Amino acid sequence: MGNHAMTPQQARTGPLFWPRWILLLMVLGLVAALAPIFILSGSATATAPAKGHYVPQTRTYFIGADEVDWNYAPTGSNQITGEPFDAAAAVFTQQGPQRIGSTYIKSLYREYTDSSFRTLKPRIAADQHLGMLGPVIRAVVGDTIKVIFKNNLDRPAAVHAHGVFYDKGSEGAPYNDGTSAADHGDDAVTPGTVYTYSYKVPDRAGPGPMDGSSVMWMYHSHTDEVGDDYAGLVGPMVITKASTARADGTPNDVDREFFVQFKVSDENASPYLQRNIARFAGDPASVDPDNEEFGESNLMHSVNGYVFGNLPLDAMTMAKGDRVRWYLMGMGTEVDLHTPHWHGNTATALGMRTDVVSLLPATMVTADMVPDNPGTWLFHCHVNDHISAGMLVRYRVRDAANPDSGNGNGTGGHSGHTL
Ligand SMILES: [Cu+2]
Repeated sequence: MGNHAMTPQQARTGPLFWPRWILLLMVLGLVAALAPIFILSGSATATAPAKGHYVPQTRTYFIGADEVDWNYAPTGSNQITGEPFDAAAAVFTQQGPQRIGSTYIKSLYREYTDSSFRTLKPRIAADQHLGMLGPVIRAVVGDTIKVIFKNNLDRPAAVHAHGVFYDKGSEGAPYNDGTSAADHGDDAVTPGTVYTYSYKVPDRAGPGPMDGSSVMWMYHSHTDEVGDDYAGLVGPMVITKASTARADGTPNDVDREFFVQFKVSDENASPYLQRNIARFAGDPASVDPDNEEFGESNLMHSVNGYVFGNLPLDAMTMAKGDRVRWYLMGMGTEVDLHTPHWHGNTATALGMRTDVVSLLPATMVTADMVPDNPGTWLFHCHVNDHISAGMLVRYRVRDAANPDSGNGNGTGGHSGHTL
């Protein structure tokens, strides 16, 4: 052993046993070397809030529930074929002695300019595609949303929002939840009255780890959950991440947003069925609501309240290279399994490349597309029975460099982005 064994004195030669003054000098040297880094990072932290900090705000919307005559086929023809309605399409669109036709009384959410609820807020061009849907409610994570809701209907209605944070006074749904009468004013707003719903927008209401810069929620009336849905009281809500929000709440990495609802609108289950028969059927007294063919004629296979391509093509127009975000939602019952499919271009949804997405009642899917293929393209539900019943629309991609590519309907007035 002898030669290789360390004595206690020899072992005490490592840093732990260096004289204290040497250790002190080393520590001082290290502090001196790192000081500029600490100072720099400290100043960066100090300036960050001024530069990129989002100041939360309260965004207020004036939304009425209004009775509206809604025409699912305002052009009176099949815009997909470019021809008059054939016999198969006429089942759903043709008025007759025992048929309501394509126009029905509906309840729709509509946006007003202020609390007087006298003036409808005009829909901007980018929102023209919404059709039957209520106005887009937008907010940024950190915000508060206030919906001043006026019920202009002849029956109680409400606003029930998905995703955002609400207390029992803003849930908008009547059920036995153990709360007192004070928390039930939101459940069923009586005709002619106004109720204010308030929602907080915490992180959990905004985009998750796998989402893009914004997510969609829906809002709808939950007073008579089924009847209100078929009456038409549904709208979209978008929450954007604070770091990617423009001042108006839109995501700054998106050029164009489309909100699309696929739903078999069962007018047989609408609270207006009897009134619709009385008003629109040629011979109301002869209508048997239990007749199977009559029932079929009222199943409106709609996209935002349009059938057989009647959703205006101008409202579904984008530019080649646009960063397009599609917010898709389902609603309805067990026949409402929908598979929206884009011809001509592809998208990413749930992080995967696809040109078809899956919808079930009340599901919400966001799909991002950068169209590279100009033209007028089909966008339709891929369920065979729904194709036959007219659940089809068209969308158009214009190419500024080649104006004729979108079927020659002008330049589109949009510079677009290069790929
Ligand atoms: Cu479908």
